[in-house]
Amino acid sequence: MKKLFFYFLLFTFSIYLQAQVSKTPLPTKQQLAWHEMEFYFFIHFGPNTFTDKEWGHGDESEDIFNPKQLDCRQWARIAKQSGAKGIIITAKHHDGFCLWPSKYSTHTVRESKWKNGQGDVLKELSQACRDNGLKFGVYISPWDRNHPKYGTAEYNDVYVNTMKEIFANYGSIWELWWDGANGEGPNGKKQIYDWDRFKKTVKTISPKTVVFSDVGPNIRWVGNERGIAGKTNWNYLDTVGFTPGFGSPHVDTLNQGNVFGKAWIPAECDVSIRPGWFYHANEDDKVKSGEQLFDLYLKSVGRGSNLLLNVPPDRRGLINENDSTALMAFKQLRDESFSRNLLNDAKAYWEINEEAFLKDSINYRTLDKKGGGIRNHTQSFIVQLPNPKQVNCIVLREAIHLGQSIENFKIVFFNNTQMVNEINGTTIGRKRIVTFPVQTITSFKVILKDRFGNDNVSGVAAYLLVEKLVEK
Ligand code: FUL
Repeated sequence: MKKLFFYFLLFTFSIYLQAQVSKTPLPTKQQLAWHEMEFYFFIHFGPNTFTDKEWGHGDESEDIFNPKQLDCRQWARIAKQSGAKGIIITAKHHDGFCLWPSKYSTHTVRESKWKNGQGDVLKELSQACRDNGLKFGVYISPWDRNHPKYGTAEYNDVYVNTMKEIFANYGSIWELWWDGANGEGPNGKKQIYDWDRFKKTVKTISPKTVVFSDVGPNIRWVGNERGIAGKTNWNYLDTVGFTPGFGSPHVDTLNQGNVFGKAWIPAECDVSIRPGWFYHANEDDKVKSGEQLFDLYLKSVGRGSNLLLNVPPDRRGLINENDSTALMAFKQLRDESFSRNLLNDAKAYWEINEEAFLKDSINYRTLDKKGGGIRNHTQSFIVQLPNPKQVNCIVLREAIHLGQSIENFKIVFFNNTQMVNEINGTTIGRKRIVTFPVQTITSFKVILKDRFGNDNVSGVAAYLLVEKLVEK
């Protein structure tokens, strides 16, 4: 009888434990692959490049678009050399000018002087991306200040056809970018966008494409154009009742996500290497330096997000020398900083039973062990170095294919028995890079509070960065 009661208790407890493991949303295969992209280029290019505007009116003469030395292979080469993994281009910005000879517009490269109307930027760039192993994405602005149908129901057909045309002709489109701007068109009317139809169209004709907008469906805006993700950054978001643009959630919500959000919609940090999105010669001396870009990397990729860095080609149709110099410096700083994980010969133990778990820097712990699966529990591990080392950067990772679960973390540093520093943070996500004033340490302890019981901390690494790179 006693035995029966014991089994009953055990059974009830295991049901209780299972109920505690929450069913958090999970990333799709395409979203997981997107997370691995980390850093890629945004290209703003079009009539604005030649008129020095940021938002063209849509009535600019096509002839002004004439980049005499346009070379998309140069863009792709520079992207590749700087470690970017893809390029997203403004196929059409708000002025409605199409960088390809679209059947659905009369305001395109075909009507311009460039290559006597025979050119096609999307064709050249998609090819250059393929040749360099880069992903190719397109920004197709729904707002169109040129199209005569804008502001009428028919424009939604035009927009759908435009998307279909691009998806059919330029190879696989990795990311589609929908900005939320919705102003007036040439007839003074605003468009009511049929977002549901737009979404369905992409899902049907190109199901592997990840779609960005303020609120997804796959990738969300980070809530600012400075390239900075929230220190707390959940990959979850609630989108019911929201739409891109004016109907989107508060920018703070976009910045940090919703801890209990019902969908996996990670944030993407878009920012320009220059003050403007389009090229302006008078900003040649305002290009962000390698160090500034590194700082943005810490604040985007280092907070579990991706960095979409805008590098606008100039009037020649080339990436300017000042930009490429800064990009190479940025690459070098990343390489120098993260090439030597100081934990390669360290040992790590879960505190609870001293089981060694760290065999390499990206080893990860699976769900079943040591109380895993319980919501709101705390777990901790200790990393022991074979000899004292100077450290000013720790990288933590979560195995996000299991969801996102760590709500906060604490890192306590020791030099022998003496505690020398303590750092507190919140979410981890795919990657969390923490920097701090340099310390000599012999060990450190990481305490993790797990919100959903997914128990998926997946890796830890330590580095010594040049002091000036420590996050401001
Ligand atoms: C915004 C646009 O209005 C800006 O011109 C720029 O393209 C930026 C990336 O997105 O919605």
